[in-house]
Amino acid sequence: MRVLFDQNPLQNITNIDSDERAIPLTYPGFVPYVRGPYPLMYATQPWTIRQYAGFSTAKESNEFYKQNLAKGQKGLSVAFDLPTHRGYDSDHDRVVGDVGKAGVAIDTVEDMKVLFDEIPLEKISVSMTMNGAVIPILAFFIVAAEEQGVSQNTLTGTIQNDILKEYMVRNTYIYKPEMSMRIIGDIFAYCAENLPKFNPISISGYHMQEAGASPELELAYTILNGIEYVKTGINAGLKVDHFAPRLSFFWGIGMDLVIEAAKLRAGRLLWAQMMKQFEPTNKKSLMLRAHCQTSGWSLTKQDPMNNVARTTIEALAAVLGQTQSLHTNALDEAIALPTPETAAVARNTQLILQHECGLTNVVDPLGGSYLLEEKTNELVQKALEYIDEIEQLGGMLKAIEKGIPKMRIEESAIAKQAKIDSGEDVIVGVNKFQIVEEEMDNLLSIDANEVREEQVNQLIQIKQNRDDSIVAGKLEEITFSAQTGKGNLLELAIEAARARATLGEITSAIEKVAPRHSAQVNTVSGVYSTVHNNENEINRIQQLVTDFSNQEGRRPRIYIAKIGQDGHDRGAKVVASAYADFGFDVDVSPLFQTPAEVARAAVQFDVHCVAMSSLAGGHKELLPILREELKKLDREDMVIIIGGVVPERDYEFLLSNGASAIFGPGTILTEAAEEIITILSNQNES
Ligand code: DCA
Repeated sequence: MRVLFDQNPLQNITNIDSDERAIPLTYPGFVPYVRGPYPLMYATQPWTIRQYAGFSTAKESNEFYKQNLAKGQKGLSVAFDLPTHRGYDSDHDRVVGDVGKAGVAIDTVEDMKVLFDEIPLEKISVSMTMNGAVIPILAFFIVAAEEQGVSQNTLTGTIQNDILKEYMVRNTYIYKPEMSMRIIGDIFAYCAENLPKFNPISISGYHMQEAGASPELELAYTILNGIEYVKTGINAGLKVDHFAPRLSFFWGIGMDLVIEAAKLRAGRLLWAQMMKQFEPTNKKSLMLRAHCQTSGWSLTKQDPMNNVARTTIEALAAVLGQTQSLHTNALDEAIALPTPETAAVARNTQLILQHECGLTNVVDPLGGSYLLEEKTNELVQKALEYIDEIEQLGGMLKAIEKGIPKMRIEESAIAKQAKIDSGEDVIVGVNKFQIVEEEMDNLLSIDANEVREEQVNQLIQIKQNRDDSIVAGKLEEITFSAQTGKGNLLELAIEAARARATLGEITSAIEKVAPRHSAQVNTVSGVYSTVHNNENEINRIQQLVTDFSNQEGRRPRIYIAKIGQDGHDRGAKVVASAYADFGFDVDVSPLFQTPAEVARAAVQFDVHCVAMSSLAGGHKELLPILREELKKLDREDMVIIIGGVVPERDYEFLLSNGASAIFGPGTILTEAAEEIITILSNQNES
């Protein structure tokens, strides 16, 4: 089969031999793997059904995993709660409202043992989405397996461990880039030596796509991050073939079926060619293997049954793109964690694709389609332009320091929102074909205070039963290694985990010499109003803002605040940018604020309104605290609005506890801005 390329897509990539520049006849399982990494693909072995899940306590998550494995799921994928991601034990005072909310709380190896109780770790591969507290979590996993009688060299699975995209979009980092990259080098070295069947990284474009990146941005930046990691492994003293075959990837899959299938092929092609600069001799070093997840962002709160159709189309795109592993989202994930029923529909979507559609009998069923080959070519070309831009800046690390990738992704997200708000891009049930429908009433709810109490009690017990002097010694060794660069941090953390050191203690042992990273907050301006194709509507909102300013003597001032440990800031950044274009004075808080810090800043800036962003389900715990903190500063009159992922069943509680308005997923920003101005004007009149 001939792959059609009008023009050679690889001409800009350096270090490619001239005879490699022509796109060869390609077959699955052969370099450059455009059509899939394995020769017979799903005909030999279908993709792994790997549903990402985890909530509240280890015990509850364990039950859930066992049920899923019994019903056809093949691999596990652990979602951790935000305090765990950020290296805080559940008893830390910065994490009230976050414990057990967006994933499972893990404080010590004892929690990890409960998480995998009765799950044979020598047979089931486990993926762990962890990037910040990656050292203690991997150490706990290894020790939990060891105490289950499973040796390290039989462990299979993947740890996400992709810190670069955290600085770009997801923000669940702990340390600054230098220490983070040292940690990655140590993990590569330790795994290459001791866990040969384990993938020590999952280089992730998914979060970029969720943050608003176009497919070509996702492709370019993911591949470039991968190249940085290869350099990190080589700098850690490893030979490329020693670790590159175990590098794995992770793509987000949106609604454009052919483009998304083409993206997976373009990714494999780009990786195979870019890797040649390191002169590997093992062909597996050129092979891009990927997990995919259907897009959470594409799911709608409105008319949620439609989400089953959306997820099915996205899953099909991933399969046609020849993914190795797949997560399908549940229909209620736009507003809550899935219930057992909605999780079952999501899993069964994959079982149907594997068993009822004939897709696993054929190798690369779409290969040769004119449209698919053309789109693959187009994506490669566009991605190469972004790759060039970053290379001209001196590579990805330098570009991240300058904030370029983050800015490009935010521009793309804002432009997308403007197209949706103006009706140019249609989302069925949201900006067209709306129906009035009651929200689903059986959403999963987690009481963070209850989970926190349980975790705190366990921590007390574990600390009582361990030998503190041994723990202190192990932690000192970690600090010494972090300071001097001597030794392997993962190896030392494994010893500390055996002695029952906690996640927070291991994190702090490194933090003593490598302080936490704090990102600079920048916002993009001018994109929303330029892309929005209804000039009259923009002018109308701008006029309302001007009227308010004339009456008030100053423009409406709003403080967009991220409270708690959730680092997803797509919504906050898009809203900030649009409101600024309307004429508001907009301040955006740093990430990870406590309610007290937000109250102090809001009073200091003398804003009219605090807009609290809630994506991790902590709103019911955090709003009353924020209100109390404003009261302490004599500003209980300050308007509070809430934006983000808030189930309707919480609206009454929030509105009677100080919120003046709630803006959920699918909010049209011009309408929200108008409502805020009305609220502020009414308040001034009363
Ligand atoms: N022909 C021959 N061998 C095959 C075939 C085939 N068609 N399909 C799979 N295999 C083999 C692989 O070579 C591999 O064996 P190895 O480990 O000895 O090399 C084994 O079967 C497993 O296949 P693989 O493609 O590695 O699939 P998974 O174990 O599901 O791993 C991967 C997928 C993307 C590499 C991994 O990083 C992963 O699971 N990521 C998930 C990340 C995640 O869940 N993130 C959460 C958001």
